[in-house]
Amino acid sequence: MASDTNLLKATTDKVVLIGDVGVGKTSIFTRFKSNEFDESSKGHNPKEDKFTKMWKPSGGSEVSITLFDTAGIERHMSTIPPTYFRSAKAVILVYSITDAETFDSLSNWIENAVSAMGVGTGGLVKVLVGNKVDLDSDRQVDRNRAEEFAKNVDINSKFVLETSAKTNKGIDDLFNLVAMEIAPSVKQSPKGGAPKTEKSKCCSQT
Ligand SMILES: Nc1nc2c(ncn2[C@@H]2O[C@H](COP(=O)(O)OP(=O)(O)O)[C@@H](O)[C@H]2O)c(=O)[nH]1
Ligand SMILES: [Mg+2]
Repeated sequence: MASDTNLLKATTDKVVLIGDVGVGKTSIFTRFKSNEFDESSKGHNPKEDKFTKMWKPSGGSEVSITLFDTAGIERHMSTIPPTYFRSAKAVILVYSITDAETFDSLSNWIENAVSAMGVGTGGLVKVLVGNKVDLDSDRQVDRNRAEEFAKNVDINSKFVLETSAKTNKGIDDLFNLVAMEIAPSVKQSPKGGAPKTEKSKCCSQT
């Protein structure tokens, strides 16, 4: 019989990356997976499109995140199967700060995700990520513009981030934020104290 501990470890939260080709989704995925950046992998995608890892946000307890990468099938938005989004707890919407077109695509990406998920998107965490912030001199999308857009599509400004998969800037912040949001027990934990894990304390017998 499986113990409570095994059952808790067996659950993982699905988080999906979406956005136009070339914005850096696979690079963010690779940072999550192995904390590497491979500049020479241009145009190539890993065979693997999902990776599960325990993520420990500072001040919180570990959360199991399974991150999904579109792995190249996003060349046409319509080719993303609805199953890609199904049961996702969080969607990371990625654009490149150096390419305004990729930012303009975001409302279509959101529509696509919401229609694929149908009902039940109420608790979905949406994070807006402007990647390639190391290329600030080529910037085409101001942070203010991203915040304005977020307001219009009901994304709280705390979910508007800028990252660089190349330098690793903002990547930990991104997954810390996601982990804190998808794990209610972590959010409710008292400052500095142990997070509540009611289930694991349940049902002790003598
Ligand atoms: N300068 C810079 N280049 C990046 C960054 N992230 C990704 N790239 C490059 O952008 C290109 C597309 O990245 P990729 O991860 O394949 O994008 P995807 O199509 O969204 O999966 C590749 O040449 C990456 O090396 C970044 O943060 N900064
Ligand atoms: Mg890719």
